[in-house]
Amino acid sequence: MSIDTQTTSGTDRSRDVSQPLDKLHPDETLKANSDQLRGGIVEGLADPVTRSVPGEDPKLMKFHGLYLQDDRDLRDERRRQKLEPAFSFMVRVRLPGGVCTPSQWLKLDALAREYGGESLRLTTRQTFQFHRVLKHNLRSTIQGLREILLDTKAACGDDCRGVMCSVNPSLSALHAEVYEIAKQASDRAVPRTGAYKEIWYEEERTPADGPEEPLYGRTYMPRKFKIGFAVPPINDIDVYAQDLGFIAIVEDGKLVGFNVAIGGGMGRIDRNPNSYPRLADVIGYVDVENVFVAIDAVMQVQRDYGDRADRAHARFKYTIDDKGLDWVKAEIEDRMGFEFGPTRAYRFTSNGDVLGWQNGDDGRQHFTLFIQSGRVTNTPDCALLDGLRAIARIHKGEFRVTPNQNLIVSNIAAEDREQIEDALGTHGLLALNAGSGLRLNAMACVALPTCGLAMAEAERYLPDLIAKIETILAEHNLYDEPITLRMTGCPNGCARPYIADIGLTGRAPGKYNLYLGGGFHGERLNQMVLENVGEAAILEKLGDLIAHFAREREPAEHLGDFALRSGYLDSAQGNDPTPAH
Ligand code: SRM
Ligand code: SF4
Repeated sequence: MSIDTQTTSGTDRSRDVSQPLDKLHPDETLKANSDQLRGGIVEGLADPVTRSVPGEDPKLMKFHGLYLQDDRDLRDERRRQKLEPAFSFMVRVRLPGGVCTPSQWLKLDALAREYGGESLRLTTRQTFQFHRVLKHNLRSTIQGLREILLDTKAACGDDCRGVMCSVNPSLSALHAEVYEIAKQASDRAVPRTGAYKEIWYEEERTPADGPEEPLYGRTYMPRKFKIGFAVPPINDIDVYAQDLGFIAIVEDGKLVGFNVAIGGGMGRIDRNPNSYPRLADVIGYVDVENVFVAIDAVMQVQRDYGDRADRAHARFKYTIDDKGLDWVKAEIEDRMGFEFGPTRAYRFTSNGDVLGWQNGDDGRQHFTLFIQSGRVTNTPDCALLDGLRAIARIHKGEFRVTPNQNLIVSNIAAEDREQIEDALGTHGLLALNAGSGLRLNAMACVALPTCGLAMAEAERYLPDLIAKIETILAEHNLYDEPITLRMTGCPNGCARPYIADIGLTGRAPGKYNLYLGGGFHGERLNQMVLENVGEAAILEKLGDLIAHFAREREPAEHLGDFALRSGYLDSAQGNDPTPAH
C-alpha cells in the first residue's frame, strides 16, 4: 500500500520520513484511504438503525469537529437492558480567538436549545461545544452554524485546531490587530477538502484542479497541532502549552512582531514515563509580516518529522525532544528561508482573567463574567442561558470566550453600559463574579458523563471540592487570595492542570493525582505530590500547605511559588521557557 505521508505543498521538499510504511499507525492508513476525510460518513448518517456511525468513520468525523460519545451515566443500565449505548455527538465550533457577535450568540443559543440539551459549553480553547446532538440533527446543527458564518472544520482531528488569542480588553486596539492575525492563521490552516461541504451542506462534489490538500496531503498532521497568540502582560492562552505559540511584541505603542515558542503540550499517560507535559521553548522572534511564513514552516516540520507510528508519541513536543531543539529550529529556519531574530523582552504577570468591568484604551467598556467550568445552561440557582440570551438581544458589541472558560461582554459604548449592567443584574449574573479567589481562578474539563476518556469526575465535582477548600482558606484569611486550581478527569490535561498552583487529574472514580507548584503566569510546570488519592488526602495535604502559606509566605508570593520554595516538591522540574519570562 502506498501511503502519502508527504504533501505537495509549494515549499515542501518532501524529505524524511524515516518511518517504514509497515510500521505506521493504522490511523495513517485510515486517513490516506479516506478520500480526503469523506470515508463512509454519508452512508453512516443515513443508517436509521443506530444512533452511531459504523467502523472507523467516528475518527474521520473528528476532522469535521464531531465526536461520537455516549452518556456514561446510562452506560451500565443500557448494557443491562441489552440496548446500544445512548449515543450522541459533541459538536465543537471553530471560533478563532473566541470572538462572536450577538447575532451569532443568539443562533448558538437557539441551536443549543433545539439540539444540544439546552446547554452550551465554553471550552479552554475559547470556543463553544454542543453536547448530546443526535446523529439525525448533525446536519441541521452544522447548517445552522453556516447561517452565522461559523463551521466546525478542524475543531478536532489531526490538523491545526482552534487558534487561540489573548482577550485582554484593556488593550483593545492591540487585541483587534492580534485577533485578526489569529483568525487568518485559523482560516489558512483549515483543511481544504470538499468533504465538509459535500457531507454537511449537501453540495455536489466538484472536481479539484490540483491536490485537495496543499498543506496536509492525504495523511494530514501526525497528531493535533495547536497555535495560540498571547498579548503580554496576560498569558491567558497559556502560550507555553501550545505546539506553536506567539508572544506579541509591542514597541513604541506598535505591534512589531512576535516571539515564537514551540513544543508545548499537556497530555501525559499515567504509568508511561515517556509521556509528559512540556512547556514550549521560546526560540526567537519574527516580524509581523513573517508570522504566516513561520506557521507554514513549523507545521511542515512537524508534518514531515512527527512520529506517525506511535500516536502517544506523535505531538510536536516529542519531535522536538527526539530531534533536538537546535535541529528543529534550524529545519524551521531552512524552510522559512531566514533565521529567527533574537528573542525580545516581554513580561507576563498572570494567566487568569480580570473579572468585572474594564475600560478599553479606546474608551469602550468590557464586562468579564465568571462562568464556572464554562457551562452555560439554566439551573434552579441561575438561568444563565436565558440571561445571556437577553444580553445578546440588546448588546451591540461582541462576546469573547476567554481561555479560562469565562465570557466577556465586550466592546460596549459608554452610554450602553448601564443597560448591560441592568440586564446582568436582573438575571442574577453579577453574583457569579462574587466567589473566592480560588473559585474564580479554577477550571475543570468536561469529563463525565460525556467524555469517553474520563476516569473521574471534573466539572461536576469541582464546585463541591472548592467549597471545602474555601473553608480552609477562610480559616486562614486567604478567601480572596487568587489561587489557580485546575481539575481534569484524566491525565490528558484538557484544563491545562500541569501549570496551575494546584492541579488534580483523575485516576479512577473519586481518585486523583495532586500536583503543586505551577507558575502563576503559566511559566512553570507543577509536580505530582500525591498519587491516586481521594478527597480526604487531598484536603489534608492542601490544609497543611495553606496553613503554612498563611504563616510564612513572602509579600505577594503565590501559592505555587511558595510550595516550591518551602520544600513541598522534590526539586524544580520542567523546562524553563525563557530567561525573559
Ligand atoms: Fe481535550 C481529548 C475536551 C482542551 C488535551 N478533549 C479530548 C476529548 C475530545 C475526548 C476524546 O478524545 O474522546 C474531550 C471531549 C470531552 C467532552 O465531552 O466535551 C476533550 N479538550 C476538551 C475541552 C472541551 C475541555 C474543556 O473542558 O474545555 C477543551 C476543548 C478545546 C477546544 O476548544 O478545542 C480541551 N485538550 C484541551 C487542552 C487545552 C489546550 O489545548 O489548551 C489540552 C492540553 C493541551 C495539549 O493538547 O497538549 C487537551 N484532549 C487532550 C488530549 C491529550 C493530547 C495529548 O497530546 O496527549 C486528548 C486525548 C487525545 O488527543 O488522545 C483530548
Ligand atoms: Fe476528557 Fe480527560 Fe480531557 Fe477531561 S482531560 S475532557 S476527562 S480527555
